[in-house]
Amino acid sequence: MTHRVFSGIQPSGTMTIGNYLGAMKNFVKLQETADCLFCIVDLHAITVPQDPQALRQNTLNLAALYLAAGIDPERATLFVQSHVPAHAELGWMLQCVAYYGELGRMTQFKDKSAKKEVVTAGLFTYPALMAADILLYQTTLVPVGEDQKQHLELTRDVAERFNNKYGETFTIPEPYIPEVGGRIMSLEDPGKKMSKSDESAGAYISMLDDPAVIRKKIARAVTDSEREVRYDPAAKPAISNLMTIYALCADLSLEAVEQRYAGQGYGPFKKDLAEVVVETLAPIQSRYQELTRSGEVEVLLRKGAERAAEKCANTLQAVKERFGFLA
Ligand code: ATP
Ligand code: LTN
Repeated sequence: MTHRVFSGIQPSGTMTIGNYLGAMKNFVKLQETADCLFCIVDLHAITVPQDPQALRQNTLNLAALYLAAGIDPERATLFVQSHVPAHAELGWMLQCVAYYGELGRMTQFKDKSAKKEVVTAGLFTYPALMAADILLYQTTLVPVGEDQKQHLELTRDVAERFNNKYGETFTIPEPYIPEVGGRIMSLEDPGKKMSKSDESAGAYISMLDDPAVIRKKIARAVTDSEREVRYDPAAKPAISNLMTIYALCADLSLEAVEQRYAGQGYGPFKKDLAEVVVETLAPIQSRYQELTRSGEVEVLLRKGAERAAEKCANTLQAVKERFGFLA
């Protein structure tokens, strides 16, 4: 069976190496064998305040990054969520299937609403829109980072609930979470996930950081006590996180990284890690610069949206009929 793959990334700032290693790198791999849709989820981004000019720019930049990282628009459908109205339509309908109680248990909502003066209703119902994104396309596989696991479970529950009540309509999707790299941690606090919206730029490596900045951030990254380069996430969370980044960028196993630095201490390891990260990002950054100059990104996105709209029309129609909406 060919998988139908769907995933989305928010245009809420420049992607980090965590987004890349946890999610996008797998998108590029999956497009070889599966029928893939990749979405820039701008409707999700506005659940928290966004400056309009910045949102427009971030949307285009993220599209260019997808392409620069290797998404082939001939193979995969790359599009912007707000260009396909079916997402907002089904999103509303699934808000009427999801329960208030289950949405309130989402840890992302709890984290993002904590200590905020105002919390929009959209931030609360966010997972219903995410479920719509996925279910519209009869998706079988959803490549995401570890933090999205709970949202995927909710998506499955909502789909099953709808199917039980109205008859088989939605395919039940499976998450695809990498064992290594599913949760890249902050460089400043290995107890916290690396996030592009972290207030401190030293916590993350942006996909567009230049080599000097990458070297500086890695040199300053926190490490653990002792000097040994050993993979042990419980006892040595900081160095284990850096080893994960190394292993994924250099395409090595964690054991191989451990062996390479046996008896050498943190210094040489960190120095090499910076070079491995720089080498991983350099070709992506140069393609990104070409693409942003070319002006072809917007054209590709419009074509992607047309293709996506065609692919989801039948499912949206079926859901409307099942609810009892007049044709
Ligand atoms: P923010 O951190 O700004 O709230 P985000 O980066 O979590 O946003 P997205 O940009 O939508 O949100 O995430 C895109 C993809 O990257 C998702 O699949 C998400 O699970 C994954 N991802 C995000 N952070 C990490 C991380 N630190 N490690 C691995 N994967 C991650
Ligand atoms: N919620 C995700 C982004 C997202 C997504 C999706 C991921 C929106 N819709 C559909 C996979 C499938 C996030 O915050 N990272």
